[in-house]
Parts: sequence; structure tokens; C-alpha cells
Amino acid sequence: MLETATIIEDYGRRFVVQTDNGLLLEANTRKKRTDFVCGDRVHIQQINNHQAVIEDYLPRQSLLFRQDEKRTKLLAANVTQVFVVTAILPEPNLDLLQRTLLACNAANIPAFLIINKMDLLTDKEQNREDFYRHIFRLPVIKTVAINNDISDLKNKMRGACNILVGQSGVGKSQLSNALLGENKAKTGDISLNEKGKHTTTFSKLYQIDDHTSFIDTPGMQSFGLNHLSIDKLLYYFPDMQHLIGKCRFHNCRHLQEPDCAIKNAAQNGEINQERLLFLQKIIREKI
Ligand SMILES: Nc1nc2c(ncn2[C@@H]2O[C@H](COP(=O)(O)OP(=O)(O)OP(=O)(O)O)[C@@H](O)[C@H]2O)c(=O)[nH]1
Ligand SMILES: [Mg+2]
Ligand SMILES: [Zn+2]
Repeated sequence: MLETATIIEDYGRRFVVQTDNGLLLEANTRKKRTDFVCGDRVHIQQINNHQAVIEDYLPRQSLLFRQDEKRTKLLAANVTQVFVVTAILPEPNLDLLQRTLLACNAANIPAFLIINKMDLLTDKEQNREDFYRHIFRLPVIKTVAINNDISDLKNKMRGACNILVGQSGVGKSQLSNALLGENKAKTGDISLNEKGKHTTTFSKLYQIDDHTSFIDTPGMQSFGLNHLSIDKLLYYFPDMQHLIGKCRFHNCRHLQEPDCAIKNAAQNGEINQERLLFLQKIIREKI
């Protein structure tokens, strides 16, 4: 008999599921299927007291994923809010950040930006916060995870299925522990992370209360956007959306074309020059 469960730990091919009766089971897939992900609601066949096979997933409310030439990497299913975590240290990877936010917009999942490690603040950081607000038009939440200074985050998460994503070492697992009020997630030293070693190696879904959950994920280094089509790209740039359809050519790629509304706007300071360069970089990847 099939039972319904939720994937709460995701090791790629191996999973832990929680049945609707609260039972935790190790689960594998049939035929090496890899199209399941943390947050998925699934039908399972229980094998014994601690093992099950995942048969299929139920319709998804949302799906966050990245895609490069080689493969599609699912990040989470059914999340209703994404928290993109940055920190004062390590230095934010702006390319990764912008890509992540494009993917959130494309997946139609509201995003928030976290600046963690505010205890390490310097003057430079103020500019960065303004930049984020201006460019991404997103709520910015400041936290100090090590001091459990996360009340804004907790409020924003309430009642939603949330996910923490971002580069390695920004404090996603430290935030997870602060949210849970106990040290369940392993946290790591940044110096190790800088050598490319990620502390968190699998995604895990935690329940805060009956209506609130979040997923802690492994750090990301890249974010492929192969799945976004050129003609829809501008819709995912909140700072450029108003210029859609204003270029001389309807199929303008905003590169060499004359009378390009995007390039003009960047020239007169209406949109940020770095954003134009980022847009052009993404477009060049697609032609
Ligand atoms: N000063 C300071 N350090 C913090 C804060 N939050 C986290 N850290 C430290 O930053 C380091 C990395 O934290 P993690 O939570 O492991 O980072 P992560 O984002 O989960 O990293 P990955 O699992 O590799 O993706 C640890 O040494 C934490 O103690 C903070 O608010 N302030
Ligand atoms: Mg972690
Ligand atoms: Zn144009």
C-alpha cells in the first residue's frame, strides 16, 4: 500500500522521508531516478521499519532549480519563500547572488536577502546594502546568527515553507541553529570553506512549528541558468522590467543594437552599469 510522505533529507540518490504519521524512513528510488528533491511530497512503499522506496512525487507548488550544459540540479520543491544568505565575510559573490535571484523570479518564488554576520560590519557594507535594495528591490534582513539575533528573519519566515541558499560559509547552518534554538546543523570554519570544502553536504528540512518550516542547503559556487529563455530574461530584472518593449528592435539583445533602451538607461544612470554588464553576460551565454 502506498503512503504519503515528505522528503526531509536529500543526499542526491538517497533520502530520508517523514510519513504523514511521523515515521522517519530511509528511502531510495527505483531505476536510479534523481528527479526527487527536498520538500517533495511523495508516494512511498514502506519496506520495513526503517526503509522505503519512493514511487513518485505529488504535484509541486514550486520548484527551485539550476541548470548548466550538463545537468539540472534541483534545489527544493514546494518552498514558498527563498532567503538568499550573504554575509559581511566571505565577500559576496555578486554574480552568484544575481543568478540566484533571477532563478527565484523565474520560479515565481518571493525572495528575501539576508546580510548575516552584521557583527563584522565595516563602512563599506552600508553601500552594499543600498546597492541590494536599489538593484534587487528586495527586503533586506540583517542578522547575527552567532548571537541569535534573528528576530526579523523569524518573523518573515512565519507560516511559510522557506529555504536558505547562498555561497559556502555565509552562516546558513548557524542561522538554522538559531532558528531552531538548538545546535542541530553542523557549522564550519570559513578557512576550510575557502579551500572549497562545504560544511553542509546535504539539504535538510526542519519544522519550526505546524505551519513553518525551512530547508538548510549546501553552499553553492555556481548557478546555471540554461533554463531561462532570452526573450523572458528582462521580466526577471525588477530594475529593468519597465523598459521591456522600449528598444528600437523588438528582438534587441541589448548588446550592439542601436537605440537600445536598456543601454541608454545604463548610460544616463537610470539603471546600474554593473547590472547591464550582468544582463549582457547572461545573454552572451545563450547565443
Ligand atoms: N562573526 C560571525 N560569524 C558567524 C555568524 N554566523 C555564522 N558564523 C560563522 O561562519 C562560519 C560558517 O558558518 P556556517 O553556518 O557553517 O556556514 P554555511 O553557510 O552553512 O556553510 P556551508 O554549509 O559550507 O554552505 C562558522 O564558523 C560560523 O560560526 C555571525 O553572525 N557572525
Ligand atoms: Mg551549512
Ligand atoms: Zn535593447
